[in-house]
Amino acid sequence: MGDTARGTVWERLKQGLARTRDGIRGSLQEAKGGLGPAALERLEEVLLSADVGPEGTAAIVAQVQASLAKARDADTVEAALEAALCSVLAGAERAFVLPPSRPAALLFVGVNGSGKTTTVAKVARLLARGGARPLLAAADTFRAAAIEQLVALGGEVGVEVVAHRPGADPGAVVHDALEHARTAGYDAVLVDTAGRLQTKRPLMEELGKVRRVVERLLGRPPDERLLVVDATVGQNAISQAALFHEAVGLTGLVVTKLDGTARGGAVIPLTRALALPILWVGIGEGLDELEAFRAKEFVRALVRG
Ligand SMILES: Nc1nc2c(ncn2[C@@H]2O[C@H](COP(=O)(O)OP(=O)(O)OP(=O)(O)O)[C@@H](O)[C@H]2O)c(=O)[nH]1
Ligand SMILES: [Mg+2]
Repeated sequence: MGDTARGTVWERLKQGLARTRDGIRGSLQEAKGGLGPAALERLEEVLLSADVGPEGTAAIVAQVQASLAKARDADTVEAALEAALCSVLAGAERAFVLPPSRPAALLFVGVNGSGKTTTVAKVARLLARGGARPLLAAADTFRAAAIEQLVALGGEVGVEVVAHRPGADPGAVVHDALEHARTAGYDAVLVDTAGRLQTKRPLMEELGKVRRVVERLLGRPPDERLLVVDATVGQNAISQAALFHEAVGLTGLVVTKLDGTARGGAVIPLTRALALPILWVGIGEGLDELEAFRAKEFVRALVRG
């Protein structure tokens, strides 16, 4: 990617994280006069209100404090905070690589409205731009208009959609999509699933069934089982994850709506508590507004003005 393109990504990420960053920078300004107990307390407050969570916050504050033992101006505080956040997020980054087996299968799951369908279209566009041929499977046959939504988004990104009637068996949709992908030489099948509350047992079992359909056809589970989480829900998303994990065995996270929230720090407890990497972050409704999660870049966009 050229410098110009990177510049644009950087600007978009910065813009997306503006609300979370405003809080953090406020506390950095206060720290200009030296990072005494009051300023440290303020930094702690700010991290907590950015939804970094008690455990992550304590780790970060301790690290900032340690590295500030000598110098004390705001730039150093900024650098120390950046370094602390980076080390906390270091293990959270995993670049998506299209697996070698064809077709690859990518399953997107999550609670209602988390951004699954939009993310499926965004990822399809990314893959297509990278030269791959993605196919979409409309396995949300449950919500009214979900199929039309995916078909419309598929049209926007120029990617074919396999769909059945509303109310059809999601497993059958996935089955047909995989067969079609094989015959027509598609590289990847992206499966959009119905939003479901983790408390709805039958719907969770249906996800397990979708996974088994893929296993039967491809001889392996879906290559990625991604939980799409809405950042505005913050740390509460952690409790959503357990049953999804149980149902499909998650391989990673996509964190959406980071542009609409001051709680962008929630990515820290999310990835730590779930021990899952973040593959992408959604930073807007537009179909280009998805970025690969890069810890360093993300932290810079959080901390630097
Ligand atoms: N601001 C912002 N909005 C987003 C982002 N991702 C998705 N949305 C919006 O969130 C809303 C819900 O998105 P969908 O993709 O329909 O969510 P879903 O998880 O498929 O919803 P259900 O199928 O009903 O469970 C839409 O208005 C999207 O435009 C994002 O990264 N930023
Ligand atoms: Mg949807």
